Amino acid sequence: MSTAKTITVVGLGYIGLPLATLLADAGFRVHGVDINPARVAAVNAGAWPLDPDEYRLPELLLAVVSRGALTASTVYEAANIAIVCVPTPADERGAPDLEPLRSALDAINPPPELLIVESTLPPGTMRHEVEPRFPGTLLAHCPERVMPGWLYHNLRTVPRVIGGVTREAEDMAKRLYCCITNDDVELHRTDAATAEVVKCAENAYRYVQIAFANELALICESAGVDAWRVRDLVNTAPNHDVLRPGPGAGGPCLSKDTRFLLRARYDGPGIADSCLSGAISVNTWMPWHVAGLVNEALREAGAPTKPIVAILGTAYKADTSDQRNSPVGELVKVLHLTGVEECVFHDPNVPQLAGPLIHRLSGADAAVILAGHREYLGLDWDHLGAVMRHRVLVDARGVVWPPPEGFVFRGVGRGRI
Ligand code: SAJ
Repeated sequence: MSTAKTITVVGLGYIGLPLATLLADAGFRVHGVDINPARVAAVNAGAWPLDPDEYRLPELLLAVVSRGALTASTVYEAANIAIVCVPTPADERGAPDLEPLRSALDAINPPPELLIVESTLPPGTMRHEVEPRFPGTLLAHCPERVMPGWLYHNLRTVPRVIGGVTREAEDMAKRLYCCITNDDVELHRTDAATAEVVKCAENAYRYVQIAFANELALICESAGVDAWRVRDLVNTAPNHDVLRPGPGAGGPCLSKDTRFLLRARYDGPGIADSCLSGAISVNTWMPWHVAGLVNEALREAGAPTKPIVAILGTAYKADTSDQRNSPVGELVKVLHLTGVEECVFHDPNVPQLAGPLIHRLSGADAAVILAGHREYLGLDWDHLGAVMRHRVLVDARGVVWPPPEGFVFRGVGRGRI
């Protein structure tokens, strides 16, 4: 595709900003749009506003801005191609909130030759929200497949789904993505409606896999066996790969996209009998289950009626600082409901919660490992236990085994033999 074409990327978050940066680096004249003036100012200053450890992107942003290949503002700038990368959140019932998308689409004027939506979409959104707004524009849905920490690598190397409303749109979108992906990367062509379902399905599939691991852990606890040993042995079977049980499936996308997919189903058994509904039930139960393990262990240890619980790891997954939809919120709510006086927090990746772990454990009646951060592997619990008021340890991530001497221990999946 000729890099003489101009591109406007709407939404400069962890989806849109790396994309805008790579397109500018590929030779296109790119304009970024964001509702956040501070984000716009950072981009125009060539100051990478996301995780500073992202590979190559901070220096690449500075380079493309310095040579005028990328600019940013809070208002849409006419272009040959527009790419929408705004959030498509869901409310607490899982109902999609399409207002950010609608606002972004309504601001795209004059219409471009090609409009691509990278945001994850509830099935049917291209047909009902995008097509009516852009009757004369080539339209495509090319769902993002990037993860914080791997943005440059993902954009260059991860296969993409190119979902065109028309074949012509598919062709043009594919030619565009060829400019930023490595030559050997597959760009899979399909229609836009299929692409919508694919994105929701790939995240729902992982969400159900996580739910299976969690339900297996609950079963193993009841059966008095070790779910982690069961998992290891199941995974010795060809084509088996049971994931890791934990305190629930946090993060910005899996649960939301599972609900988007479930809402698209109009036939079949009752929604409550859906495997997707079951996965939602199991995964959202897990913080409650962890709270139950904490209270059971506190009782066994003879802790006071208003105990203090130290929670290790507030991020939604290991070795990140991202707290979006982390299980910590639900866990703290349930602990307070069930009589825990105070929760204190430690997270090595969150500056205000980092620092020596022993300080946060001082005087605590229990410690709960909620994120499997590498800093929590191989800890000296004999040393740490010396400052705790009661030696209770609950491991929600399977990172401590065997149980440390002298502790009342519980673990997700650790059936008590
Ligand atoms: N989790 C478990 N057990 C597991 C794996 C994950 O309990 O075995 C939990 C995590 O702790 C976390 C949640 O599930 O709370 C989600 O973790 P995740 O590793 O799936 O990471 P996400 O939510 O960042 O998912 C993203 C998705 N990528 C995109 O949307 C582009 C997903 O499609 C990827 O499969 C996933 O990253 C990945 O594989 O890392």
